[in-house]
Amino acid sequence: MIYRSPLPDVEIPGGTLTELVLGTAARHGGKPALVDGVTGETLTYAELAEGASAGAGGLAALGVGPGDVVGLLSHNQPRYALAVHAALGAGAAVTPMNPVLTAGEIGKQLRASRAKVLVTAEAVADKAADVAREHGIEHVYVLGEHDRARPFAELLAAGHPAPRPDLDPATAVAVLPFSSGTTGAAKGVRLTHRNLVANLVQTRAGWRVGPDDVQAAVLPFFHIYGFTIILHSGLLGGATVLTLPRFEPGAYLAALAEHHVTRAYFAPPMVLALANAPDVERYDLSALRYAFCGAAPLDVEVTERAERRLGCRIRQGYGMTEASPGTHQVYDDAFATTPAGSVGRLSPNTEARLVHPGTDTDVAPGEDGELLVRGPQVMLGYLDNPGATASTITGGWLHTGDIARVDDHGVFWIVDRLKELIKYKGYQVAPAELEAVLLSHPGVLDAAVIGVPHAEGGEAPKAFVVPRPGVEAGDVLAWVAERVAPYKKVRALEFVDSIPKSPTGKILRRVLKERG
Ligand code: 4UW
Repeated sequence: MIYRSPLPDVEIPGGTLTELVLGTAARHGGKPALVDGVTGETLTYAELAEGASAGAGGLAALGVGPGDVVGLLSHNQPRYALAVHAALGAGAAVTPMNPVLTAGEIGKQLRASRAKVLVTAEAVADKAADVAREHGIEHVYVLGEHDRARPFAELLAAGHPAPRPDLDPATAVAVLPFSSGTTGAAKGVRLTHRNLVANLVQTRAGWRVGPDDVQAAVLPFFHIYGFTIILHSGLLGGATVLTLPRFEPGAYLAALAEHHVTRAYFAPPMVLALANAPDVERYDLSALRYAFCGAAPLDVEVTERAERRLGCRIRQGYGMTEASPGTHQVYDDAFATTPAGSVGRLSPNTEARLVHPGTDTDVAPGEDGELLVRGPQVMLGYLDNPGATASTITGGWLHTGDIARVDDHGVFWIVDRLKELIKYKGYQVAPAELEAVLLSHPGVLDAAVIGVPHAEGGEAPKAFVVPRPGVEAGDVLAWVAERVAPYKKVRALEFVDSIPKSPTGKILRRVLKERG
């Protein structure tokens, strides 16, 4: 059975992401598009549009054009949007990276995506310069100033005319985030201009973000939720996007109050922190009308506690990197009537099916099944990985690896995660990646990693390791911690005699999960 959105299909404009979101810049001119919640630095719509166009000219003069990739390593700040749209304006794609990644992890992504230019935040410019040197990336620009990188502002000031790259929005990649999908290590997700344009107009049908809105953007733009749902839905609506580099409950609440934030976007650990934060009632949050949460399962009791304290309903959205990311949302109009634990209804132009896990066969109506989704927001495919693409998208249907349920009103619930992916605070952690790091330890004979419940992170990696005699658990944990970003750290370890595997050698993660 195919489930369809109750909303009528929307028309998907034919242009690029930049044309869609900055096409209205003239209308919003001097209005702040982005405000830095820490420094107060403001970028108006006109400054963003002009800067992006000048930056595109500067990048084109370096030889950056269609088919090229620009790496972007930064926390949230107004200039992030400038860097994105300068790269897109030159016809290139952006591969976004978490600034806490290790030099090794950054190098891996830059190499896989064949990035030609690296744009970095000041705080991580040293690391960026080291990685760029190691990988032969000649051009490193910093959003600010640093002695080991050229200022990005220099590209804008050079006065090169904006190029007019010849792009087909349906095939030109705009963003190349990395995701492990349903299995294996992180892969480049090829999201085209059309994928992103589609997802923005699709979600706009349910969420009416407008010029009176102020969106709090603490969830990172380097993750697709921050990139599309927070940053670009805000720009498309002519809203003001308030950037915050990190989440700390007191500072966050103060920023919501000071800037009269109307729409807040959470991941589950934020909701938990706000439910338990002292003095929430001290802040005037009367402007806050809609609060959203996604990226990992959210507990209903925690939701209700946070709602009472914030004085605002919290409803979930759902999606995945491979779907640009949104497929399910609680429409503004249905905010009061859609249950808290659900992920709402399908976005327009989006279809869903529930199948027996790992197959293409529908379950009986009313039964739980693996969620498949189809729509114009589904990626072109994984970078350089036709095998993973073919097993993830069959007949246009994207296999999410999540188990879902749907009720008679077309409201969906995510009830379980089938795929091996672990989400620590909503961030992706790929067991396969940690297993490779564990196996590189000379004292490790075999290893497997699963997600186990974790108070703060929701879920955290636990490793099962077959050790050589004499190996200490502490050494193995330290080995991993040196090689991966802090959020990927193995937080529990158990020595075992063997790893349960299928006859074909696949790790039987369910068996390990049952053991806990
Ligand atoms: N409940 C349970 C959820 C939920 C969830 C995601 O890192 P990725 O690839 O992508 C994301 C996207 C998050 C997102 C999309 C649209 C949206 O509106 C919103 O919030 C307002 C957030 O995280 O991870 C994808 C995987 O994350 C899990 C699920 O396993 C999915 O396949 N996930 N949202 N509400 N689990």
